[in-house]
Amino acid sequence: MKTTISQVGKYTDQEVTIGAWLANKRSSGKIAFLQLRDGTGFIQGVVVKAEVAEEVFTLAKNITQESSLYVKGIVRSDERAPSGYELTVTGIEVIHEAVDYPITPKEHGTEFLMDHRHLWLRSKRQHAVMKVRNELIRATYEFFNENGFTKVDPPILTGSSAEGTTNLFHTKYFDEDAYLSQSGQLYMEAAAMALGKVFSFGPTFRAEKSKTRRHLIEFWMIEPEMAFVDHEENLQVQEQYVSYMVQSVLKNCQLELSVLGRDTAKLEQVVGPFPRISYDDAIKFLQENGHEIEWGEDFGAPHETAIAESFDKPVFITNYPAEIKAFYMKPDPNRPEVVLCADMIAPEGYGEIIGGSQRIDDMELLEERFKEHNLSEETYKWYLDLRRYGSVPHSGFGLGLERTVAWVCGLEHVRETIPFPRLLNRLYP
Ligand code: NSS
Repeated sequence: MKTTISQVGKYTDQEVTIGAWLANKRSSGKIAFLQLRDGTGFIQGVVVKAEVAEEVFTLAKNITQESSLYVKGIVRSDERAPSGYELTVTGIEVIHEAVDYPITPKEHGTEFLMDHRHLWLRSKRQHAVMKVRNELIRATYEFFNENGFTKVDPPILTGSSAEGTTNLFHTKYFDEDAYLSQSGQLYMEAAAMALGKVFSFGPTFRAEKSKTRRHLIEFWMIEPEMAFVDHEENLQVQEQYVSYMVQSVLKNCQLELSVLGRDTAKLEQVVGPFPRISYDDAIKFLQENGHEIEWGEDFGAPHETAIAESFDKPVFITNYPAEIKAFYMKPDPNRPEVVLCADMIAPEGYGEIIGGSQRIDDMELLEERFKEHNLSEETYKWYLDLRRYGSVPHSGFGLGLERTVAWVCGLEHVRETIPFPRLLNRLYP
């Protein structure tokens, strides 16, 4: 029976054939242990010299790392195995012999691994990260579909900016200037006026000259947008969504989290409601704890970490000064110098994973903001139309997938959270 590693449990004590690569190998004169992987999982194949034909054992001893194989064997249930099963090998057919696979079981430096990212992806750890990433995406679709949202795809090539003009990727659109999308938000606002509750999931681009553990040049963002929803309701959706994602990973990715050595007790605490702290109080807190920061300044990573350390769940920092936030955020009616917004900061020092806000719904105020931010009204004419024809209170947010993957997996750096990271100075492979 031809099957895959993830399905062997259906064939206990039966003979199966799996297509696999040799991830690693140990052998002595009498027995060989083959670490096999096929994309669906990892399993150990045991080849006992006394129990197989001589050529099978010779082959097992000589197969090279990352050679591709068809392995025949009997499935054994084994409590000690991480997957719960082992394969007693009866036959091996080599499909392709790999010679001198560059990533050997010894330690390699980060740059070397990054240069070989196309191969590094095959390793157990990277496999686990990609599986968790996929679970976060799956849970995202499930959450929004179950809560009445429609998925809408905003364009990637745009004529305007959503998040400031300093980090736009410029390109030509035939004779016109164009930019790669930094955020689909403005288009999602239009979509919310047509479909009520919408969400997007797509790549976004920021030519940021930052070389930090949290910045990618190309990253994937989930952007929900909701008509008739205010700031407070927006925060509730965010805490429900993030709790749902984390709990889904705990439910469906136990094996991957254990490969990654993730402390799952910390993730189990991630259930809404989440604590909130106003920007004002956050500034006071930081000042009292020896940070040099004044009201009106934006937070850096060390500030975010200091704030997050007081909580064992993600925390919302709310109501930032209008001056340091995007043009589209609605001012607090009681205090127009701050806006109805929140950033969600992940626990354990993983930084900001969400930025969101209630949007300006008043056309005149928006026109004023365009002037203040030197944005051409001509380019944003269509966006103003959303306030011209049946404007409603509306809110939304953007969750950065890679930062969320880093947090949930417990990774030092976002470079491991995406199959082929685009970083400052790295466009290869
Ligand atoms: O700039 S954001 O804070 N907000 C927006 O783009 C809004 N237009 C979203 C919206 O309301 N629809 O970015 C949102 C999130 C942020 O919290 C991070 O998690 C992530 O996007 N983000 C990044 N991840 C990786 N690398 C970079 N450079 C990056 N920039 C933002």
